[in-house]
Amino acid sequence: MSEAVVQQIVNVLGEKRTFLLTTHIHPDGDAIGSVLALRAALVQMGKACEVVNTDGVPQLCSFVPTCEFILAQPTCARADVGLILDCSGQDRIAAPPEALAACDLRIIIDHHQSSQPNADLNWIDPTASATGELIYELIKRLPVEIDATIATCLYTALATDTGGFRFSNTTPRVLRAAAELVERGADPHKITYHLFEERSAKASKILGIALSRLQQDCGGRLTWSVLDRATFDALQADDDDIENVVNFVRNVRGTEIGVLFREGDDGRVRVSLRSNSRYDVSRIAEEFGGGGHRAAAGCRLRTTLEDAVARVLHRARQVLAADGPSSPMNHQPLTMLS
Ligand SMILES: [Mn+2]
Repeated sequence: MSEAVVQQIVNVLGEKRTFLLTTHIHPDGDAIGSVLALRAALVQMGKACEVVNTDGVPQLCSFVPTCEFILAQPTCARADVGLILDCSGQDRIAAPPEALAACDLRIIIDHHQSSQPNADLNWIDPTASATGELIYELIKRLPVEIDATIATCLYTALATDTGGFRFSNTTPRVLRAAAELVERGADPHKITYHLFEERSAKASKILGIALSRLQQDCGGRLTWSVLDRATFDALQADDDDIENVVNFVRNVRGTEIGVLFREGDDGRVRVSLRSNSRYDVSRIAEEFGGGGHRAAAGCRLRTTLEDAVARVLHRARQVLAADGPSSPMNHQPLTMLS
């Protein structure tokens, strides 16, 4: 099935002239890398392209070549084809609905299990580790040379969704693609440094404070930290600065569930949950109106910091108690986060 749709997409990209490319809101490296790689390929083919993301480019992706071509709003009246990449739901598309509706044809390319195939052409492959892997396979079929720009964009996409080729979705298929991208000019050290190692001074200070406040329960199987409003105000920090902090909480040896509580300025408490084992933290998040994946989930509670901590930890303790202590044999590798 996918072979037929891929061929149809190749035909459309060859025949049509103008393209509107978009992805999901709050874009990550897979989203940004995928749209920019496909844009570069279409430009090589002499096509007119516009890349739109209403949320712009996150600081984390500001090193990706050609990211200056991502616009907050379309400037063209209409395009022949609308391409929606790495976006699992209609309500997460980072382009004005009327701009996509004005296209003759809409195409979805995605790797999320939950992706809804509601475009004219839908290539959804949950066995792909990243949307960038599908874009790589698509570009291989186009009359396009994979240059250093395309290679860097695609490597950024693959590295993002595999956690730097560490998660359980790191397959021979994605490593072979990555190997070719390095041959074509992607710099693994530079890209990995920007994505996973470089932090702002503020983010580093917040991380230090969060780790200095670690607390544990259930014999070390439950680990959490709390960041209050006063801490944020003192550092003039924002949500970008606590990206990844919860992963450090989860990574404490022996932890099965890691939680980070962050007091917002909107009367709500943002709760990030991570699981290191067989426990499904999306079920805890859903009970409080949130959601996510098995190993990574989140929710927001409209209450005080103390009450949010008490309620979420109560549920986490129940979840851990229901199964009793687990042996290390029960641990499963990290799963894909996005
Ligand atoms: Mn993705």
